[in-house]
Amino acid sequence: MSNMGEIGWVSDKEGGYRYQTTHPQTKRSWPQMPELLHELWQELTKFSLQPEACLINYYDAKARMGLHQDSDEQNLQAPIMSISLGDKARFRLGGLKRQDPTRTFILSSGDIVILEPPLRMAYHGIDRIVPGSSRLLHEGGRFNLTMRRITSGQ
Ligand SMILES: O=C(O)CCC(=O)C(=O)O
Ligand SMILES: [Mn+2]
Repeated sequence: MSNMGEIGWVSDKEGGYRYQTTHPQTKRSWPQMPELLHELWQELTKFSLQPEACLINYYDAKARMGLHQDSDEQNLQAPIMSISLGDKARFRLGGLKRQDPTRTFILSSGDIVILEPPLRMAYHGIDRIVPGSSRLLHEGGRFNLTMRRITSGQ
């Protein structure tokens, strides 16, 4: 739904899904990621490069995300770190092939998932959220912050 950081993940009818440094409508840069998120990334992933993108997604009571791989980043060695806030969600994690068996985990508010090699390219998705399972957000639902390193460079 929105982004923080140097690079954002966007989509529109004209261009499809892509990474870009500006908001497609306002043409403005994305707001910076709070320092706290950089510190969390450093502490938990120990990865040598900083994240460049933080995708902000909101899930209402009916939202889901189908099984997919995150494969549009140049740097496939960099971990992906995602933070759950608000209602619980059923997260599905598979293997490197779509047909591989999957398992599910309940993600609660404050939980963090890190996908890193050898599971960096694992299929994953959100089956559903559990409406009303957290009081964090006044309007209910779930926010997910997904942090990624896109480029390989310094
Ligand atoms: O909402 C989640 O926990 C997963 C999000 C995700 O996989 C993505 O945005 O690519
Ligand atoms: Mn994903």
